[in-house]
Amino acid sequence: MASHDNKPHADFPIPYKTIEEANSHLIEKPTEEHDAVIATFPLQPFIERPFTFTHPFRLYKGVWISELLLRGILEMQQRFKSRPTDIYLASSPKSGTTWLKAMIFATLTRTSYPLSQHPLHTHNPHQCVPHMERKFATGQSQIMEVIPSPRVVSTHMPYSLLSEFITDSDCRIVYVWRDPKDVLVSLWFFVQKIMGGADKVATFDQFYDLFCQGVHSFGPIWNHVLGYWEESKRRPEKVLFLKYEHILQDPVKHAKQLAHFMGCPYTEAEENDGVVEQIVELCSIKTLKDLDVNKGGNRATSDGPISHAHYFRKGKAGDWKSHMTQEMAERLNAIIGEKFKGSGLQI
Ligand code: PAP
Repeated sequence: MASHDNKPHADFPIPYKTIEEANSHLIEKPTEEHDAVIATFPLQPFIERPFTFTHPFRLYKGVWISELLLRGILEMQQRFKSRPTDIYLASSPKSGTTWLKAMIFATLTRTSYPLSQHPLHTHNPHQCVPHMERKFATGQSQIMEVIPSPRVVSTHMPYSLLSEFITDSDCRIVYVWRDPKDVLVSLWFFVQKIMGGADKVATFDQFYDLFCQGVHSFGPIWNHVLGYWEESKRRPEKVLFLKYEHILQDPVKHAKQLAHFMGCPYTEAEENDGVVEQIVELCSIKTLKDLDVNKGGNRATSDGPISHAHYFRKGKAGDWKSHMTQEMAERLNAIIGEKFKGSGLQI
C-alpha cells in the first residue's frame, strides 16, 4: 500500500484463515482494569426497557459509548500503536460498515484469490476486518499487533477519539455515513434481533427520542459525521468521505474510487475484464446474504455471539418511510440540518 503502485499488497495464505483463527493463542482474558473509572462516567437517561443489547451507554468525551466498548477504548490508550500503512474504516453503527468491510477486503485481496474462491464466500466481512475497540475490549490487543501491513481495521469511534490513537498522519481513513433516519431504523431492528424480540427492547418512539438527543451507540451522529467531514476537507488524500446512498446509486464508480484511495487502483486490464463489477457483485447484499456463512454462523463479540445474518437486512435507502411519521422525519431532519448548518453537508 505504502508503495502506491498498481498492485494490491495483502498477502494472505490460501486457504484463508482469519487473524484470530491463525493466532488464537494470543487471545487473553478481557480486561476489567478500567471498569472502576468507567463507572464514574455519566450514565444514559433511564428508560424502562433496555435500550442497548446488554450494556448501557456512558458519556465519554461527549460521546455515548457502551460500557463494554469503553473498556476497549481505555485499553487502547495504553496499548495501541498505529502504523503509517494502517487503513481505518470508520462509521457510525448501521451506516454501511459490513458492506465497506467487504469492499475494502475484496479490493485489497483481489489478486490473492480467484474471486470465485474468495474468502468472502466462507467468511463474514466482520471476520475479515477486525473491529478495533472490540478487539481491545475482549483481550485481543496482541492480535492487533500481528495483523500484517497494510492493516485494515474498523472503528465506530468519532474522529475526535480516533485521532487520539492515530499517531502517524500517513494512515488512511475510509468513512461511510448514511441518512440518520435509516441508521435509526436499522439500529432498532438490529437491537431487537440481538436481544431476542421486540418486547425486549425500547419502543421505536423511545429509540427515536433518545436518538434525537444524540443518545445512541457512538452518538450524537451529527458530531460523528461532521468530525470526519471536516477532516476529509482538510486532508482529502488521507480521509475518504463516502455516503451509503451514493454508493448504492453507483457502486462501480465508488469501488474504483476506493481502490484508488487505498493505493491499489484497478488496472486497465482489470477494468476491461470486468473485475470491478465482479467485486461489486461479490460484496452486494444479495450475494452476501445468501451465503451459508452469513445465514448460519456467529460473530464472537464483547456483547456475546451475534448471528452473521443480523448484519444483513434490507440494504436500501429510505426504509425509514415505513417506520417513521412525516412529522418525526421532519423533526430529526431539522435537528441535523441545524447541526450541519454552514458545513456544506446535507442529509
Ligand atoms: P454495523 O455497524 O453493526 O457493522 P452496518 O453494516 O454498518 O452495521 O449496517 C447494517 C446495515 O447495512 C443494514 O441496513 P438495513 O438494516 O437498513 O437493511 C444492512 O442490511 C446493510 N448492509 C449490510 N451489508 C450490505 C451490503 N453488502 N450492501 C448494502 N447494504 C448492506
